[in-house]
Amino acid sequence: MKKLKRLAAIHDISGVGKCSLTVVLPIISAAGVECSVMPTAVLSTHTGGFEGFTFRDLTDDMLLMAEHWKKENICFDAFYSGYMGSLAQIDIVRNIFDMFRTPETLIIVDPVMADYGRLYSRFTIEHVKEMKKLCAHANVIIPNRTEAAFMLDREYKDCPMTEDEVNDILHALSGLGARQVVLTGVCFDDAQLGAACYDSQTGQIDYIMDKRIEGVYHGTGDVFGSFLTGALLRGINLAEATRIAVRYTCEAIRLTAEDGTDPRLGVRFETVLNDYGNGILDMYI
Ligand code: PXL
Repeated sequence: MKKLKRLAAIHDISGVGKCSLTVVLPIISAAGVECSVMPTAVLSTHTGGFEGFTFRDLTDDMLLMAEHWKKENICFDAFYSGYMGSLAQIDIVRNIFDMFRTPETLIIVDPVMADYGRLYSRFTIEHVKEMKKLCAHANVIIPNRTEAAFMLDREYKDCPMTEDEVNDILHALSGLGARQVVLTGVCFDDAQLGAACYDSQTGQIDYIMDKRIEGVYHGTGDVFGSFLTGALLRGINLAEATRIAVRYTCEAIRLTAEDGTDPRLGVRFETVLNDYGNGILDMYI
């Protein structure tokens, strides 16, 4: 039997709300990839739409955890970073990448900090500057349209977009330093929503669109990023991995809309997890 790949996921753990580590862990495991975790913070809920959430900052633990792993000779095939609990953590994560990285390591950075034209609560423009620097150390970055606008210092533009505008954003984002870019929240009309991916080495651009479902659903960026990361680690190419991630994320949103649950509580990824896992395990072993 082939050895499993091992990923280190560097995200917060929000107790309720199905985002960050509570979705990264099950999805990466379903992809047949070992998922180690470095929590950046522990919260009672995510910060989008809940009042009075608890917040335990784990900045001081992160380097100590990494040093312990290093001492135990633990190796990682990949890193996947997301929500940072403090500004200082961004530079710490860059250091951790340097401690473990080999020419084969896949580093995926989701510059989680904003959506719908606004920075999340707790973040400032300093956060944007640091996140931009972290993106230069990644192989793959997966910003949404708002994060892209902040990092490129451009005005956030609402839907619809033209192909030229999307291509221009993808090229500008690749200028931050990562070889591959996946931009989420792409829309060419009101009926559809999806993602665009760009490989700056081959020049290939793909748009993967699905039916738009009205509403604001929390945690979808982390669900998408996890589906994508799991597929990439199975050796699936960027365009196909993006297609898989769009398909299962949209299906999870559709199921949530049918359920009519509070959208702050995240999306019903559990129902699509078996199909996702079986699908990608069948495709590439
Ligand atoms: O899904 C992004 C995310 C992750 N973690 C925390 C958040 C958010 C978005 O609001 O608040 C704590």
